[in-house]
Amino acid sequence: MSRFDTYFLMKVEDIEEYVQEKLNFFPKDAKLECKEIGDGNLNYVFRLRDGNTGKSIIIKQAGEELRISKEMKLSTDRGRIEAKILGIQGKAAPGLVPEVYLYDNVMCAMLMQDMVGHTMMRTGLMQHETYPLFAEHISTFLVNSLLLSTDVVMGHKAKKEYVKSFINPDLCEISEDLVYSEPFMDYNHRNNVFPPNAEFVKKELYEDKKLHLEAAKCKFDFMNHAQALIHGDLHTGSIFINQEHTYVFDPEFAFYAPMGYDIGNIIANMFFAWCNGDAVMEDGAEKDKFCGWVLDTIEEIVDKFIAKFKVSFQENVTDPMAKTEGFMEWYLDTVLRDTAGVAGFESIRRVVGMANVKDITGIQEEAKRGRAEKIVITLAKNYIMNREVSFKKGADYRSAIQDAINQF
Ligand code: SR1
Ligand code: MG
Repeated sequence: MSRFDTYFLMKVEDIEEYVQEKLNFFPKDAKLECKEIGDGNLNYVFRLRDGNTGKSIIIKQAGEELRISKEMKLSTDRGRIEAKILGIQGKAAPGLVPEVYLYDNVMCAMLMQDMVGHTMMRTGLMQHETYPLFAEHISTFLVNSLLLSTDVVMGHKAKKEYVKSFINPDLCEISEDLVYSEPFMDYNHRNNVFPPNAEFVKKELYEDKKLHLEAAKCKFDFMNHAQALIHGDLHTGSIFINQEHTYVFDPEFAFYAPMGYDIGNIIANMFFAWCNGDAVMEDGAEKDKFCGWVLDTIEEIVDKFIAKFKVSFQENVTDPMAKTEGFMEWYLDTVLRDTAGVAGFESIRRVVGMANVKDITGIQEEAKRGRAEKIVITLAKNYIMNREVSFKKGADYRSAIQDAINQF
């Protein structure tokens, strides 16, 4: 019998005994220190470190209610989903995902690699760090983790088993509400609208019926198009990075959905970094370097994704009908359409919805934050409304961004 045979929410004091019982990771005489380091909305994250050797491990436990809102309950099954997808992504995109040592389905806790020497990307971006290899790494991650999980590549029965095992209703509901619904009609009364922009948001988002129609179409596509095993929450807080290397983690929102969801998330979140740099940095070479790098990176991510997708498709396609001439181009075109749409939805929801991003909320000067949010919303509407035809290469994103900036 162990006190970890029944689920409870662990505290710092429980972690040493827990890890020593579950895993042969530290020696008996280790001088262990534990810290709670989580700053996400959902889970509890601990680092346990041996003062003798410096060796460390991460323990992530899913709670039954959200950290940001005790009223919101969530199935702890998300821990199983996260551990399972990390294993799958680790095989598809070796080296770009941290290693899971153990998943404990009683405590709903994962014991995993500490990504030592890496910084949470959003934190680094808010310090206006640049990461020259990011576009290369993330485009590989996207192509490998997404395309290899589709029916184009996988056996159809094996893929359906995956669809079944990644049914994730509670976390999907969060995205259905927060990404595809509440930014357009605040029926749960939990949007965070920046007061100086309230009129702008009312006119541009709450009252724009044409936009609502496109949001409704995309919402039901997100819910019903089981295309690829997506990460489901691929923002810059789900990435640990340094100058040489990138890790993608925290895929607890995973399920089968359009692959453009992950690509669009990255694009939107990279642009928040531009907004922060533009608003907060002093004019000059440093600012030009950072903001220029962000725009180059957005363009590169799209172009590298397209190039790698085409190579991977040719190498890995197994379905005989998917080998039909013209099919790959049609399929990629739909992925690019979905990417632009999602870049729009993620942009809007992080500005007016319940879960904001520090890149924007951290802009202290009212006028500058107001301007940044108007640029984001204007750009996002262009992404959504013109997603079918206007966003087929990296340069299309750059010119849409420039157009939106020029308006404010
Ligand atoms: C209620 S949870 C809010 C957000 O945090 C997660 O990271 C997801 O992005 C979710 O939408
Ligand atoms: Mg997260």
